[in-house]
Amino acid sequence: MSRRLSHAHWGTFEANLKDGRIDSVSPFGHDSHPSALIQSVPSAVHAASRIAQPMVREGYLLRGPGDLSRRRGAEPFVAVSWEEALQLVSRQLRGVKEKHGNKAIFGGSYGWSSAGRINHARTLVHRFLYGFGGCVDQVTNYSWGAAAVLLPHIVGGIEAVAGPVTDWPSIIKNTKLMVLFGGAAEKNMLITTGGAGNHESPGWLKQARDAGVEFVSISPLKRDCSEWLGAEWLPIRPGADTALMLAFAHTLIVNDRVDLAFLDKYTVGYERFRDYVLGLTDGRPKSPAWASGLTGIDAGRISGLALRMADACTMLSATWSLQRADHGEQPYWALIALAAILGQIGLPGGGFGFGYGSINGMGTPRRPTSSPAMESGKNPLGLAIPVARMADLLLQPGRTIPFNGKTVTFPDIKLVYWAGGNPFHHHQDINRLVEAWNRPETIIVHEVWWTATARQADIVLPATTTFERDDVGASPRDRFIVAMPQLIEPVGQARNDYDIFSDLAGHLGFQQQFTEGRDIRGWIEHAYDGCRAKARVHNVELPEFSRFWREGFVEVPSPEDDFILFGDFRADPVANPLRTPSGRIEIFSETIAGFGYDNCPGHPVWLPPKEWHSAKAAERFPLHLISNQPSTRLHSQLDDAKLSRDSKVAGREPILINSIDAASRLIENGDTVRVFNDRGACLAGAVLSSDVMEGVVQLASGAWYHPEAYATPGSLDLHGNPNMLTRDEGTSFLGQGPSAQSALVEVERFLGERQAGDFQMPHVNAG
Ligand SMILES: Nc1nc2c(c(=O)[nH]1)N[C@H]1C(S)=C(S)[C@@H](COP(=O)(O)OP(=O)(O)OC[C@H]3O[C@@H](n4cnc5c(=O)[nH]c(N)nc54)[C@H](O)[C@@H]3O)O[C@H]1N2
Ligand SMILES: Nc1nc2c(c(=O)[nH]1)N[C@H]1C(S)=C(S)[C@@H](COP(=O)(O)OP(=O)(O)OC[C@H]3O[C@@H](n4cnc5c(=O)[nH]c(N)nc54)[C@H](O)[C@@H]3O)O[C@H]1N2
Ligand SMILES: [Mo]
Repeated sequence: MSRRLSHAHWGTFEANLKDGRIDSVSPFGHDSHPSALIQSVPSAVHAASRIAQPMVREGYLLRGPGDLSRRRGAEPFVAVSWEEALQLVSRQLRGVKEKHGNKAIFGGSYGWSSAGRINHARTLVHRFLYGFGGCVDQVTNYSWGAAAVLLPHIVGGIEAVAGPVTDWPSIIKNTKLMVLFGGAAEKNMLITTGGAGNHESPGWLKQARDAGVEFVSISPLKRDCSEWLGAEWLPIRPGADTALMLAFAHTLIVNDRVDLAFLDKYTVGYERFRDYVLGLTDGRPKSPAWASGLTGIDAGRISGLALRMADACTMLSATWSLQRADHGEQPYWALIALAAILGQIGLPGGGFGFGYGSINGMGTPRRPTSSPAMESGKNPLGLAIPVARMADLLLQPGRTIPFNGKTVTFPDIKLVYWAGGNPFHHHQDINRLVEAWNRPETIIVHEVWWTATARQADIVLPATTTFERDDVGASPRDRFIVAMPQLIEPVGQARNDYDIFSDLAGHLGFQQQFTEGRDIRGWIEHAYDGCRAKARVHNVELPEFSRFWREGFVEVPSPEDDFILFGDFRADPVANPLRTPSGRIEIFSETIAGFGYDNCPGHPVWLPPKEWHSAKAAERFPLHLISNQPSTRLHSQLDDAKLSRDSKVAGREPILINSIDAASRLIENGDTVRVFNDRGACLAGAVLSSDVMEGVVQLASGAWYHPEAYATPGSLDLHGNPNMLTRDEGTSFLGQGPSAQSALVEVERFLGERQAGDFQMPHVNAG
């Protein structure tokens, strides 16, 4: 047995290698809080669902592009050689380009790919397609798409959601009260984009608790905060947070607890917001009594908490999930307005910051050094859609949509190229996506496993996992840079994404431009050296490459000073204005008001979600669905692996349902249930609990979509993928972000007999 260090989005670990396989793993010695997900690595890497060799959909091979006499996914595949596969891909790309131009190629390819930064599939598919003349791309993200568009208008940048936010040492030393909308679930903190050598976030939270910081968790789920944090739990109806924030503001206004000096010096537009909160503009004061009916929270508790905020140094935070909802811009804007009224923005331990509980490393003190990365270059086509409008793009060529004050016209897509993402995990309303996915002539996918995205492609190219090739991993939210030497030989005929694209670029005549003469090892060294040079600018001396590679990791030292979000602006707003039109925090934005969007006017407002407990749809679908991040996986990655498999209820994803809601439906623990609405249905395994508030069910995202029959539109999903049920509509015309959290469903006992379905490969015919 030999041991080697490796690295993934869920952390650094030591791999124990035996007979050419990853036999087991052990935690990395510097990780204070290793993620249990590392235990899923061996079973994932050696899963039966690995794609063994290049495959082509039978009808595509026999009858050519565009033949959809049988729907994608419903046909067997034919195994082909790498050479045949690459010839076919190059021919299709060249053909589409000649006939329709690059604007007929959709290459956004959203997805997390691997923690390895060089063989990062999404960056590589961009680099490749940009080199080929460009493609239709995707902008913003599924994580905080609405915030990415809103925040620059309000506070001049995205730092408040992407980081750096005020760091934990500042909170530990100064904060008395930390209010967490959406909680701070430990499961989320064990994941970092690009991986982490040390999962610091849980430890920082513990230190804050020990320092006496009081925590309030406002969330439909009790388990959004660990027991040990001792947080006060305020259950809230999903989607009602804006109403609650407005009521906090109302309490502060009517009790004269408004920091007028701060508002005057650092903000614009307070008066218009105040008049709205007081009901002067619409006759409806946003009082605690008003909010109580919407949120389900007692009015006295609302006003009491508002006054507590004004009495002490308070940090306000909301998870990213709050803005992944209908009108998802509003809770973020309202929270900023509330923080402005409290007047603590830019002070140590005060103000606001989003996502402390969303991902590891938010608030981890870190020097502003960069991480090694592959370069994608620029898209010569300059065309992109808001990320989550992907099904609209495929379904509605020629349609124009409003987006952040501009309009986007959807081109007619003939070819889709995806590498490093799983749209049949991440996109809302899967039945609608299936229709959209059956429109283009050609779909090319690089995948490691037979995900539903791979199963519904025309040409499937098997990719290595990050453990089967050299790479380097790092994240701007962690202090480690980790060498990722190849651990094992590629499984089956899998190849590295970099090598696949490099060969394709060769077929298409731009290999030198794609590789710049470097192989993978050359790129790793080049990227590391670039990052080393930039570190020097910040007085950080990193070891030279050969030493880094030999030792396996470097730890960048912590900064000396605490970072405070908007600290410079607070200290001198004239010398350090925000990058907003006024240079200040915009509680009212003339720019946004000028866009004239009813679904996102000029200041924060309460707009009930379209699917909401008092909406018409609630008569038939009375339960609110929370589809949050899974504790046993990273999105859909590792679903076919130990931890996730062990967590299933009779092979299906567990759904958390309040015992009272279960009783009225005669549902018992462990029952298979059908979760449904007008958009679709899936099966899941019932888990009864008082951790979820009444009227709400929780089904984590990431179970592999497994329809009963790919051939049948609207087929039942057997595994429990919540995106069978979610709405595919933008948050508003401003952000056009995904709004997965606003969905109503009904749940019933399932009396039919259905196997859970496995993770195995589709039928393959010999070539
Ligand atoms: N209902 C609902 N839906 C959601 C969310 C939600 O909260 N609720 N959350 C959203 C959010 S925030 C996100 S970020 C998205 C995540 O959506 P994705 O990022 O698309 O999800 P992943 O499962 O991480 O997909 C990565 C895919 O890349 C593949 N892969 C991994 N390594 C490699 C590699 O080296 N090469 C290649 N070619 N492929 C590789 C994996 O097998 C996997 O299929 O989901 C979104 N969807
Ligand atoms: N283990 C694990 N961790 C992950 C990931 C993963 O796949 N697995 N994915 C990572 C990624 S890509 C991202 S973007 C982040 C996402 O980070 P988040 O968006 O913060 O994560 P979620 O788990 O979707 O949501 C957190 C909690 O918000 C609560 N919530 C949902 N809707 C509402 C609401 O309307 N009001 C209130 N008050 N609370 C609400 C839910 O109870 C939920 O558990 O997570 C990251 N961390
Ligand atoms: Mo995300």
